[in-house]
Amino acid sequence: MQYIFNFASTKLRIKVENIAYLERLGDILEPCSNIILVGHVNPDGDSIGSVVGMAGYLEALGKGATAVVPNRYPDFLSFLDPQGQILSYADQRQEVEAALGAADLIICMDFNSLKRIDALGDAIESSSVPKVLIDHHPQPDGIFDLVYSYPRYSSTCELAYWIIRGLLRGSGLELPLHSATALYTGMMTDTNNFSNSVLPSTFRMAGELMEAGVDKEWVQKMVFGGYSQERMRLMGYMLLENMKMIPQYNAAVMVLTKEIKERFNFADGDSEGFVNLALNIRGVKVSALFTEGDEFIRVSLRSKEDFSVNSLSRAFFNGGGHERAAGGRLYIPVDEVEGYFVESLGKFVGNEK
Ligand SMILES: [Mn+2]
Repeated sequence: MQYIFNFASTKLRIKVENIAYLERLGDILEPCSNIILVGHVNPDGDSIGSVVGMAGYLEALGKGATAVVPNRYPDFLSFLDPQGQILSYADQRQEVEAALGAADLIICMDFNSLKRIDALGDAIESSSVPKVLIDHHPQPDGIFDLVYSYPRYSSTCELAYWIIRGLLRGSGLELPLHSATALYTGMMTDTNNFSNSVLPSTFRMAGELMEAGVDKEWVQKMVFGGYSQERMRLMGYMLLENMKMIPQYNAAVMVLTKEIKERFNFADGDSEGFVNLALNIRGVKVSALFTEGDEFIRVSLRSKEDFSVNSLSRAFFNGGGHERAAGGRLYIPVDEVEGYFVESLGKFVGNEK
């Protein structure tokens, strides 16, 4: 099924696949006044950008919107939430539960399963109000009442932009500038600064948002110019001393242990983007970053060409995601991680043949 939306106001013909139920979202929103927007665990630019973008749209409609995330977002994203209105379930459990109790609609963004949002998932599951999903990860959970799941979009922010734009058409209302900026930011970070999964529609969105007043240089500065000295030194160390090449599988791996974190005074978000670095090396098709935490080892996987890290993660790393960007968890000692990765690649590549 394919729907063409002809945005008459700009004479642009934008193809939004399967957005057959745009009106249904409008209908669902109509009677609601307290809407909860939910982002994912370890929120990134796309997660915060999409909830802030949607919150602005709902406010333009005169509705109450509360954004909640399972745990705090990294500091560099605080420019999208200058008044600190986004609630973290880990730190503000009571406020989140009170907001959920008063909610008449829940919109989940940028994740496909309530398992991805830890304990917050249980709180959401037990709420009886309608639940909407807006996301670009494949294979969403069946618990949602209305699903906008489009894996071919660059980002949830891009998908949300086209949805909001469609809903705003003819309404005389406008998306507030801070929300437009948030959507731009999430699209920019999820595409790794316009390099992955970028479609003509992505550039159209960027162009329209710039015309609407989004200050692209400022966003660039806030996102890429705010690194700490420790983060840069950690990146240098990981590339020089830690990254290992696994040439037989065209792979590279980094293991960020607690010991290394301590040495570089690690703060949340400091390793953002590290997993992409090895893909810049000629011949590397798969890159992995394993990060030791208190309860498990966080797995980040990236790939190029036809290698599916979504399948690799589902088979061996208790996770999944996109074909070329996936996550997961491991519950083994950190010194066994590299061996396990090599072994998994062997089995995976063997099975593919
Ligand atoms: Mn995303």
